[in-house]
Amino acid sequence: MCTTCGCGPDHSHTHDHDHDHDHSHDHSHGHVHHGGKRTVIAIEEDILAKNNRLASFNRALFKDKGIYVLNLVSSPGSGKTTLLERTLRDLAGKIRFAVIEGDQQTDNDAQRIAATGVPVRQINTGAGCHLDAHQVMHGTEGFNLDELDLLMIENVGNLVCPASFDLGEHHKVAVLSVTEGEDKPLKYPQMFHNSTVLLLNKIDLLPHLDFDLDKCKSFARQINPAITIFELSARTGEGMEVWYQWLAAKKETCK
Ligand SMILES: Nc1nc2c(ncn2[C@@H]2O[C@H](COP(=O)(O)OP(=O)(O)O)[C@@H](O)[C@H]2O)c(=O)[nH]1
Ligand SMILES: [Mg+2]
Repeated sequence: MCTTCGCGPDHSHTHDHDHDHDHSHDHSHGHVHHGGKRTVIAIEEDILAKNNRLASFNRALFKDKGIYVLNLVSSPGSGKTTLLERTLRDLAGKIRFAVIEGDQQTDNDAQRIAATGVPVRQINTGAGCHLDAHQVMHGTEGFNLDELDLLMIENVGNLVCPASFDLGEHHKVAVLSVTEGEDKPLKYPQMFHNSTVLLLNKIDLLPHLDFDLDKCKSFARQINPAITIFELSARTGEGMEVWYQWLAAKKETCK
């Protein structure tokens, strides 16, 4: 049994990790009231409470190791992996990265990241629609945490569920491509409310679309007045420099 999170042998990952941590466990499972709405609410609260405990553990580990952690969230196809590939290549030698890739199936994205030379772990969530703190805890096991500046987590493509799950990251970074329509911050407010940064990607396609950039930014700020917005293209590299400056500045806050 894993001594950190109490997960049993039925889990798909191995438990031979050797990081030493003292993590108290609360195995209470709340009150489940059978038959009806209260059952659902109780189970949901229990899942989130357990996740939050493990996220706190991750946060403490990242703090101890001086690692800055970002959780990239978006719908499928907004360009998260492309953005990561370019970022990792452009900042090679300046920032020491590792990547955790979350997808329901395949290790396609992990292979794309591995080609950049950056350490990467793929987590397949199967039927799951988001990464949770437990998966990230075990996802970090293969990395040399003493030689890392920035851990990038690419969450499962989904604008809903990943908003509710704290992974122990410093910030959620929402990626929205201009092909998705400017109203998405209003339709999926929790995601944009919980994100510190919004990367508006694929601006190279703007001449072909009727996407209203100002309207989108104003919708995002309506939901989250403090959100930092960068407009960029992971394809052409336009606008990426400001994002890199933001990353470099954040990295320093951990050292
Ligand atoms: N035109 C354009 N296409 C992009 C850009 N970023 C990503 N793409 C394309 O969008 C598709 C999905 O990208 P991917 O990185 O796999 O998205 P993910 O599912 O969010 O990881 C791919 O065909 C990419 O080549 C961009 O800035 N401009
Ligand atoms: Mg991807």
